[in-house]
Amino acid sequence: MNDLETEDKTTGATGPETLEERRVFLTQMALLGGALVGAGCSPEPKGSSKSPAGPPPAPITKKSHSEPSAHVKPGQLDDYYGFWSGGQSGEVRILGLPSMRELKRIPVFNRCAATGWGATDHSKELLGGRMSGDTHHVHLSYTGGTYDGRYVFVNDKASARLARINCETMEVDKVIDIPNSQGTHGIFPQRHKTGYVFCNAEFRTPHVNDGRDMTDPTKYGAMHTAVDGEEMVVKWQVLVEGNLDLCATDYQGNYSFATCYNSEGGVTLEQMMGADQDHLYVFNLKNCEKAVREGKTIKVGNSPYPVIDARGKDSPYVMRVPVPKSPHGVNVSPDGKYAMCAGKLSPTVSVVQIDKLASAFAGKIKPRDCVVAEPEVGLGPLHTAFDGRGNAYTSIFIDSVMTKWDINKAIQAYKSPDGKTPNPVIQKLDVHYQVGHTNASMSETKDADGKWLMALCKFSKDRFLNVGPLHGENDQLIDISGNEMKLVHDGPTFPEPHDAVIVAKDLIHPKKIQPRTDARFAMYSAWAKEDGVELFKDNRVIRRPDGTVRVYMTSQAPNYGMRDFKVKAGDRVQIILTNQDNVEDLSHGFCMSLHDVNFLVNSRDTNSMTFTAASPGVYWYYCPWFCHALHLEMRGRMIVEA
Ligand code: RUQ
Ligand code: CUA
Repeated sequence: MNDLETEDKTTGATGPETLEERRVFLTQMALLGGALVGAGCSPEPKGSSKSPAGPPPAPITKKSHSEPSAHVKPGQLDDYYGFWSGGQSGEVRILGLPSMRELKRIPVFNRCAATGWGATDHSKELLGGRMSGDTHHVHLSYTGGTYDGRYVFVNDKASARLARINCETMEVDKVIDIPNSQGTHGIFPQRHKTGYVFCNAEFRTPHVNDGRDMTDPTKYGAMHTAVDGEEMVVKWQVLVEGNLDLCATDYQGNYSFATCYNSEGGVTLEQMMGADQDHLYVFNLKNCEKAVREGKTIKVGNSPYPVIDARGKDSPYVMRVPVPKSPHGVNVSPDGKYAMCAGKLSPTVSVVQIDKLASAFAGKIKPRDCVVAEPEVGLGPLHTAFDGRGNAYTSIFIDSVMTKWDINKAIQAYKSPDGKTPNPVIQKLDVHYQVGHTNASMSETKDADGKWLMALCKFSKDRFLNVGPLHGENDQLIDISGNEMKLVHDGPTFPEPHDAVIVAKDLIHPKKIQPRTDARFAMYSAWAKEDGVELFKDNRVIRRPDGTVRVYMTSQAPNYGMRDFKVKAGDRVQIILTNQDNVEDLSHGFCMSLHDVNFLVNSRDTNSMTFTAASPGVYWYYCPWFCHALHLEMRGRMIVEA
């Protein structure tokens, strides 16, 4: 056997030939790999009205709409901003939709060589020296049920952090640690105003996690944390026994939600999959705030924040709505009426009617009575999006499909379980492959507009040219403006987007020139004041009492304000560069040869980096951003003396 044949075997290229065969093959692989065979065939959830196969989907009526085109001609602008999490890349990306053109990468929890993020003085302080992160969920700040265009919030699952991006500059302005937490996963801001941002801890740990209770998982718990989204400070936490996965909020400011897939309290896969029922946790915010006001809280470890201990059973603070087997996504419909819990290991979506929750909290009905539908949508439902016309779109991981279903029909079918009501499932569309998150244009707002749907596929397999063992993911764009979902574009992405939100372009207004309002500029103003320097004018070398050499420099295409400067070998050198250019898109930067120093300075921006001057000699610094016909000449010398 030659090398080529071996390679073909390992890539599966000698396997299935036709698209249809490949789908079957991939589904089998997913079933094997995920050990979900049994899960998919789990016993009927209580109250489910249909046989596992279900009646066939209703025929699709011929569409008569004019199709929106995904093609955006050169020079034309997109209709939507897409905010993508970058997963283990630690970043957030901005795409234009429907073109799917990548417009920007915003470094968040990662080290970005292009911009210097993670190594510049201020970003280093924000990140506390940590150079990696795992962004899953991006959500924008809201006012009155829709995006207010001010902030983007994003989680870091790896280090339990929440970051905020300022939409004026599309740069991170705050990063905070979520205390007593591991695996900060689902996050969601409140929607009636920019109030709290809730953060779910997915991993249960001992509380306090200081060496006690390590071998007794029954004592583990997880935190639901309320962060003030304006101030970016933790306000309070709720401690529960189950792990917390995805997060959502209502439109009124009464509740926040968390799916819990491990009511068993297990620490192994088998244990976590044991129970047939898990929960949607519903947090009653008014009651939680009251408890905090009245001091009915505890402190955990050294953390100063009040914690409501709500472990064990239902209370005024938390109610557990039973839903089948390991739910994952929870998404609230644009009319604010329903929270959809995707079953993951159950082929169903549980529809929780939000205005029934108050009665359940009051003990008038059972928590499970809040479930008003449980349509069967396919094997491995994960997340749900909406078109604002009464339809839901659920991503189905194992089947690799998007299932479109009618919310009202699902509710009718649940009420009359004789099967006489029409099947709520309208269409299943193949996606490629193993779709995780989904979202639709403005889907998480009251203004869901039903134009575009994203299927964020975890595998791309054969959809793109082979680029080696690490494949791209495949973010697929689907036209949902008509009766029928239509796949219109394959969007390869670098690992690994988890979630995306699609925002009408009119809601976002970034500045083209640096407004100098973030905390970074307060820091530079303070430094300049200490040193008696004017940032926009002076080019000076200041030796500080602690020995640090601050080099204040300006830039204006194609010159630096300083042709050379002198330091001593081993000096701690801080380059503080201010870009005087007041022209859109005229970025400069600063790269010091052989010193691992390289950072970006946009128009009217100031940025800085600190390094140790190497052994005596001449070192050229230069502008790495192509800024002028004489860009290559934009350089100078650092003279390092013995
Ligand atoms: S999770 S594939 Cu990290 Cu958003 Cu559902
Ligand atoms: Cu400035 Cu190139």
